Amino acid sequence: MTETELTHRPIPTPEQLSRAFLNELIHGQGIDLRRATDNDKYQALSRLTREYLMDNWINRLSRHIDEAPKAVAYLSAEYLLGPQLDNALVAFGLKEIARDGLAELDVDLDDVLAAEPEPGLGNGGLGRLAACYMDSLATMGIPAIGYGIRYEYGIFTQTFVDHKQVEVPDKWLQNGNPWEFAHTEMTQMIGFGGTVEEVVDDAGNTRKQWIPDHVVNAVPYNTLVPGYGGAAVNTLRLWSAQSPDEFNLEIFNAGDYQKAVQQQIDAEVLTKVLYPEDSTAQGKRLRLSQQYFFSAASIRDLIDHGVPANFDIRRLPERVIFQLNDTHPVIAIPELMRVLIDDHGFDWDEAWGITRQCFAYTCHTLLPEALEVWAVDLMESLLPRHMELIYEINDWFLDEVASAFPGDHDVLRRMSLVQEIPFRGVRMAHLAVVGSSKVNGVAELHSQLLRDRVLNDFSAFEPEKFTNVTNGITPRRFMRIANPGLSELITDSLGSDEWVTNLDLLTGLEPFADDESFRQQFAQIKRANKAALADILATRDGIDISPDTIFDVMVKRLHEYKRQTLKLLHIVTLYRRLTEDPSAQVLPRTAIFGAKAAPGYWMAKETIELILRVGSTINNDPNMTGKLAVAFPANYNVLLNESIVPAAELSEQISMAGKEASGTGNMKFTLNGALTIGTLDGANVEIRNLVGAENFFLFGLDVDEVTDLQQSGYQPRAFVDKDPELAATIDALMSGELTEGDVSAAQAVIGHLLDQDPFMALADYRAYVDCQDEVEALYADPDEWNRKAILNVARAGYFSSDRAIQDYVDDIWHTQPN
Ligand code: 26Q
Repeated sequence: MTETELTHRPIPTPEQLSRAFLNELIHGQGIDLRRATDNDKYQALSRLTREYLMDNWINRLSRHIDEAPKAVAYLSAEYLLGPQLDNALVAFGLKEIARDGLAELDVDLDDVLAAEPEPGLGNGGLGRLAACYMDSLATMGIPAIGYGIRYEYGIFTQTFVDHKQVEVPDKWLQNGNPWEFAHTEMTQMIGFGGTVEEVVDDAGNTRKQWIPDHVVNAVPYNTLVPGYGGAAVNTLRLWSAQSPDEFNLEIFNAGDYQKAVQQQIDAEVLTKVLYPEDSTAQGKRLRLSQQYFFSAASIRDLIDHGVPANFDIRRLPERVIFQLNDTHPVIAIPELMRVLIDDHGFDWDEAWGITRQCFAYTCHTLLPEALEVWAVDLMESLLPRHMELIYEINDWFLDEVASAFPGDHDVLRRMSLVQEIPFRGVRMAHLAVVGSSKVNGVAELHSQLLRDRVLNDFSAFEPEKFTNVTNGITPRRFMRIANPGLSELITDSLGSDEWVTNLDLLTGLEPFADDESFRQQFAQIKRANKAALADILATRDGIDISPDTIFDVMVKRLHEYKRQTLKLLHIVTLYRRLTEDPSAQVLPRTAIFGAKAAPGYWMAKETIELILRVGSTINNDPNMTGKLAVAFPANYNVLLNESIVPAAELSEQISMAGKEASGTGNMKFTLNGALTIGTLDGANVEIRNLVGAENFFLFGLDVDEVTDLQQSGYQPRAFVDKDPELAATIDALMSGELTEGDVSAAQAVIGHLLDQDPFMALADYRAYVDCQDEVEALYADPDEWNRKAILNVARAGYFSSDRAIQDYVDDIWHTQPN
């Protein structure tokens, strides 16, 4: 047998698969079918499936080494991958074969799939975006490697106890992870702390040398990322921290066991847990250590293993572009400078010339409190050499600025990489912009606001550096896998499944919007997806919902700017209308929430509690039965998202204008045929432009109106005073009638709205509620509703992550498929 035969195995028949599955169970897992748990079966089927991934991975790897194209190295602290097995089966066309093969053994594939703990190595949008981009890069055959952190504990598992969020650790690795391979031989040693010394090299030059005071080993774990159709399999390389010494034998032998293992514990804590914060950047030492740990390991890995031996490192920009997913990996910029200058002997100017071409930076926020600033003290103690280099970069940069804007001292203060107030700190976004060849926002509006506001000085200084790449989502996971019913209808109608890798083809569905029989099939699929979600919530959460109501969905991280509270005000408005007039004609509605709150974000947790308490009152009120219900399943994650998105009819995208950088949930709902109620924020603007204003429920202040209202002195109470329904809604919440008589339950959340309302929920309330009334009117006409929903699907092709990746290739990376 040749290697080529080994790595080009044919697709099995169901019989062959079931045989191979039994073999894996017995010889791989060491158990027979009768006693095997779902986890055993999951492990066996995964190992079987990954053999196909390994084949393509090996084949492609050797091509890379031979042909040496320019590659993308995506640097991200988060990858919110979601379940792997289902995705791999679909990518290789094995899912139905596996279903049939397992059925022969009386094993249900869905039970096996359900045994997988999803890798939740991310908080929300930013982490999920990285996962979608890995999918597109592989599917499109673009040479790429993703670098990140192998957190032992991913995003916490959310439970509700007495209507409060309680976090439980996410032990996703407990049963072993069949999708990863450790490569200890590619370990990198990462230093921390210590001092910088001057040494004289062989040529007699004085050089700087960093002498760290401790070292942590970075062990890479390769996770295979299959492209759809099995064409290419890319690598996601996640770093795990390991102590360089098992434990200190000397101390151990002297009898101090505790001390002997302490060193090991201290090192390995580095990659223990994902920080569950997604918008406030706190200056924590461990967080900076994580960032440096994975950034430095990745840069050095690329130099050690990503270019041929004897490669002239001056040509690095021809071989690699490091894409920085927000500021979390920005410390990679001074790290590359350090490697070039201290380890390779380059002079400063040449090193800086190379470095600046090797990076590109994506910004994901507009919130000032989310911009990372690291205290200079912390930086000096943890990374003394990097702090020196940052000062040097700053000196060089401020010289450039000074010659561009002579005499303008204020601009120097504003653009400096180092801030003085409120504390001395390194502004990571500034470092990212200065050290990158390109800077992009994640939606048109966001990129414009970056240019006009957040990074205005920088875009005036280097306008050509700034660009936009609107986010995208992978149609494989968020349509083909999540919504098989609609996928099949689309394939039948278009006569091919090419849309899965060329989502623009969905425009071919437009004529079907006027086709009565297509509309009916579309409606039946939506109805079946709603029934499926109802079943899942019944078993998963003991929540009862009726598919005879409209599914009105708001799923995303809990944050004030996203305005879950505005949605709650609407729910209470409907509740009041129904209580005042029990015969009132309202559309039967189920409001579905999914949201995790950062554990330290008090207001967010109060909001969850309030929604749960009000929800439970409404759900237990017999007068509301069949009319109004609130469902808030715990632990919203990728898997649950895949059931919610296909079942949704109304998508809530109601952030205050100018706060949501893009949003990607909004795209998933559009693609799956929900109509959106939303503000002119983030990618909503582009969604509305593409699907047509008449097919989108727009409400609320736009960015300029928000600014005007802020400048004229926003008084939230004025909006209550002039709107009796809003006043009554707030009274109802404050009276305790919706919170089991507890009059203080709503105080924190609603009191804050009345006093400050920084995200102007009260200002947008009337427009929102009136817009919801329009939703009701349209829903009463199913033909019109479905026609608009179909047009949303047909016009959503632009939001494919394949298009986004193509934009990165054309505008930023200049790479070729391989
Ligand atoms: C930073 C420092 C310390 C601890 C945590 C963090 C941290 C971690 C995660 C800060 C931010 C995040 C995540 C941000 C995020 O998810 N942003 C979202 O990115 C999406 C993809 O571009 C956009 O669609 C969303 O609009 C944006 O909110």
